[in-house]
Amino acid sequence: NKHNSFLVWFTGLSGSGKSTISNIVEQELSKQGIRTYLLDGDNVRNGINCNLTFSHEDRTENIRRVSEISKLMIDAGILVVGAFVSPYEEDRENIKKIVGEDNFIEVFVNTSLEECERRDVKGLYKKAREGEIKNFTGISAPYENPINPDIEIKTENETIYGAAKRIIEFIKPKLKL
Ligand code: GGZ
Repeated sequence: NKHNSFLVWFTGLSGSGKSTISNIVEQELSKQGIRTYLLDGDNVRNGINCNLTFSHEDRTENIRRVSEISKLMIDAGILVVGAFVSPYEEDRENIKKIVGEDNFIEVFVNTSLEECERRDVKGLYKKAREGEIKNFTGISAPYENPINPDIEIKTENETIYGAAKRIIEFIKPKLKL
């Protein structure tokens, strides 16, 4: 029951749908017998990275640590799914250097800022507009679009299940040893 292991990386704005789609992808692959693990802000920023802020420097360190953890998990034979805003191109390039280019699949969840702000599921955009949250991606901190992602998701034009299915179909052939 052996399979290839690598890192499937979701990048996009807060509220873009990264967490929802990455969760579906991870659970579905797990159901199919793939050994998976999901790394996201919830289990990383509350634990190992609880000392990090949202400054540029700390985001870089957040992503660097997640990359090193992913590398260890890949060595252990786990298909790692990562879902982080990861707004800087340089930081995403660095993930590739750490885990190896062949072990990195980039999924750009390209939901527009307008749509994320309209949804404002957690009320964070409102707080950012009011200056209550500083360095908020899309409002007071930059988001650099991926240049050449492996997969681009437009949640305004496709369902989260359709998107998840498309990602799984891309991943599955690469899992064969
Ligand atoms: C962006 C922030 C910020 C700021 C808190 N900027 O929608 P969420 O809530 O659950 O996802 C966002 C999450 C981003 O954490 P990441 O570790 O993915 O960011 S990065 O990759 O840039 O290090 C949001 C919440 O944390 N959040 N403050 N200022 N998102």
